[in-house]
Amino acid sequence: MLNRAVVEGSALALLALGIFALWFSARRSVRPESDGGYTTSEEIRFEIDRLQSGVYRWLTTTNHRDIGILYIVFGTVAALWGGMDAMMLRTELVTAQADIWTPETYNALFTTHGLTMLIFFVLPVFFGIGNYMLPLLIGADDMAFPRVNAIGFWLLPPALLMVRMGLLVQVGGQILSLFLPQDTIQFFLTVREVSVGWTLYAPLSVQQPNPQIDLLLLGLHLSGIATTVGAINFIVTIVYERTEDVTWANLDIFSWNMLVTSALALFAFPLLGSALVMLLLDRNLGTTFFATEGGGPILWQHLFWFWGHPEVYILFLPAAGLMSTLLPKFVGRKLFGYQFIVYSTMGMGVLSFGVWAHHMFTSAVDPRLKASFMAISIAIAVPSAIKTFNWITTMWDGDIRLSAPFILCAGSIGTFIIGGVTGVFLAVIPIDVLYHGTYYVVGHFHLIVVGIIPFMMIAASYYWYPLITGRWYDTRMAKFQAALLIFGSFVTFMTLLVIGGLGLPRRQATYPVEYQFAQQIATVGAYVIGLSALLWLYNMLVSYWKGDVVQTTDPWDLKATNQFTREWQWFEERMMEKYDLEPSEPESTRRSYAPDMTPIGLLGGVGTVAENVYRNAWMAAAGGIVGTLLMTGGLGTAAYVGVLDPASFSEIAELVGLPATPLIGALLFLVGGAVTWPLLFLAFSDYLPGRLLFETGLVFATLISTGFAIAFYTGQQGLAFIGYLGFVLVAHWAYGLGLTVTFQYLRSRRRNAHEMEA
Ligand code: HEM
Ligand SMILES: [Cu+2]
Repeated sequence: MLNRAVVEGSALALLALGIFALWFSARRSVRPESDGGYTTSEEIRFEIDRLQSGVYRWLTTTNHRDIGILYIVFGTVAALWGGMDAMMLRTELVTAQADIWTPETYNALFTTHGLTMLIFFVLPVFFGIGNYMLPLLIGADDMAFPRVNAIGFWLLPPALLMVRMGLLVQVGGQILSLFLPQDTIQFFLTVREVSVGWTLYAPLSVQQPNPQIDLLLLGLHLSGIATTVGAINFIVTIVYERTEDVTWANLDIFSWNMLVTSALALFAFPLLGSALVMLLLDRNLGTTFFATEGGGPILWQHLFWFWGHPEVYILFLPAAGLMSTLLPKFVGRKLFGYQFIVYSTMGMGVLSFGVWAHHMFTSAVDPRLKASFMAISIAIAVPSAIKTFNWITTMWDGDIRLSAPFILCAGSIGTFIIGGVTGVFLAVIPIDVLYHGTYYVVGHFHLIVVGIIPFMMIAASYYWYPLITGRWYDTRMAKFQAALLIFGSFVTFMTLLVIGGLGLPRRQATYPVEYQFAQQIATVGAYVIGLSALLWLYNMLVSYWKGDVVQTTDPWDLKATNQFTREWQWFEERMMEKYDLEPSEPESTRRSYAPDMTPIGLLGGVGTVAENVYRNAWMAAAGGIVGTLLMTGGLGTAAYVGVLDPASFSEIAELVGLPATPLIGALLFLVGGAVTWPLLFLAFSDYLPGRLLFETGLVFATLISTGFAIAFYTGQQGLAFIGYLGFVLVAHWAYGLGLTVTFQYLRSRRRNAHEMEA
């Protein structure tokens, strides 16, 4: 059995050391010593002075950009810490027995993981981005209350330390026990990380003796104060500090989201604070708010989720705001349906206070009451869907730039759809009763909390990197990192969704052996996520010291699509002042910005589709054949390794009334695919986002494979099912690749021929 405190402590120390080593080597290579290497004492004193004034500056700053950076750095540290918990959780689950950490350690791990991620990672990072960007976006000099802003931030580090003191005390205890006898350091060995779950349900949280629970409650309370203070500052800033030409009707979408988020926080967090105090009193002064006799544990659940569900939207809305801000920049089109996005944001804000009891469908609550909560929980899917449709429509016919932020946006929309749709199922009482407490829930909310929140944070870090640092990050590494992150998240959380659907309960360190392989797949996926997080950190740090210097005032070429927003105008002015750069002029405006699309009407649209098919049918046929050849490889392998049951093809044959043999079925399947798929693809090519390129092929192959997977689902169970889904995806990717490459090739040949004639 490994010792958690030692493992986690040393891993974090190693990470810190690694960062220091990076910094050190970067400084060396940037500033070589002129005299061949010897550092004089004068130079050392100079360095120390510099360090001192640096520390002093960061401790006392009230500038919104500095405080923004502080928040972001703090949130990143919390994310690494909470992420370390997650990696340890997944490591425990590699084997079906609890033989790496004890079940109690496992409980502590998911408790601290949840709390650290939800409280100390997400909101601080969003408050950081908000602090940095919001005044620039609305043309304010600073936040409304700069000093309050600083206080709001500086409450957070002590809060985190209080909440996570258990680990620090334990690490301290391990070190001390090397020198001192056990009984003198008893305190260090009894205080340990809290293990009652992040929802701190009474009566367990009242009864557990661990003194760390009290410290944790105080720490959470402190963080709640910090959040409230920050929220007030955002609200006042947005309401009162806008310049004259920023009206409610043209306030940018990120500020709108921060405004609604702050309003939610203002209503929700005081409630959490009160509930925490009540719990503290119950634990220490003998009150009976949540005692089974005299009070009621259900009261805790009501209070907790009345904060807890709005909190979910407090975390989600800023991410949605980033999506609405970034996506248009990378598809060269204005955000579709600005007003609807604003209204849906407000709608989610209001509704989110009316759904808390869907977390209590399996608790003793009056069934009639539950039914009304079910209705509102399903209703909240409407504003979520509005957002999704607007994002997809924004991409439609756009000119997609396949940069890392765009990859993350596209991945986010995908995971959000899966996470949201699975959430709607959970909102239906009979289904929740079945899946509550299984990995299905874990899969659902992680597809959202991982699939959109960190994705959008990272996308934003890439997008604004040139603005904040004046340098470029390594764009190739970033694309790779983005793809890795999406891949890892899909592997991990889709697997959890599946094993939860099969009924595996969550929050348990042990599980039946037949789930072991699936759990290992999920763990590998989680390590991939961890690796991509480290890659991101490496890229951010090293580029900060050594990245290419930005040479233009419009690094993303936003002027070309008329999206050179206020924060970039601020950047332009600064670059002109500091480096005498000329304001950059766009070379051309892109097609998608000035679409010569006369409204075609319903019939007109059909006409275009028919024309396209007619003109390009032979091309489609060629593409279809190449695609089919490639796909046969994927499906053949799947049948060969046994995840796809070839007999299932006979069902297709049966469907159209032919003899039910697998061979005829497979032939039908391939012929059908080779004809329908490429024709559809071509017919709608004018309407598809992006041109017929590699990435469009993959995007649509992904979409279509989902449909095929459902349509031809052939009754596999367990792991064979996961394998089946994997191969369907791979096969269709091969297909999409084949199609687009062929299309591209044929098209370029035809174009060349035309040019020869001309
Ligand atoms: C917006 C981002 C979302 C986040 C961050 C999120 C997060 C969470 C979390 C943390 C839980 C776990 C509660 C526990 O520990 O037992 C949960 C459960 C749940 N979520 Fe979500 N969720 C989101 C969206 C949605 C949506 C859109 C719906 C439905 C329309 C939904 C419905 C539910 C339900 C009904 C449960 C209760 C499951 C159970 O207790 O069995 N969620 N969610
Ligand atoms: Cu909820």
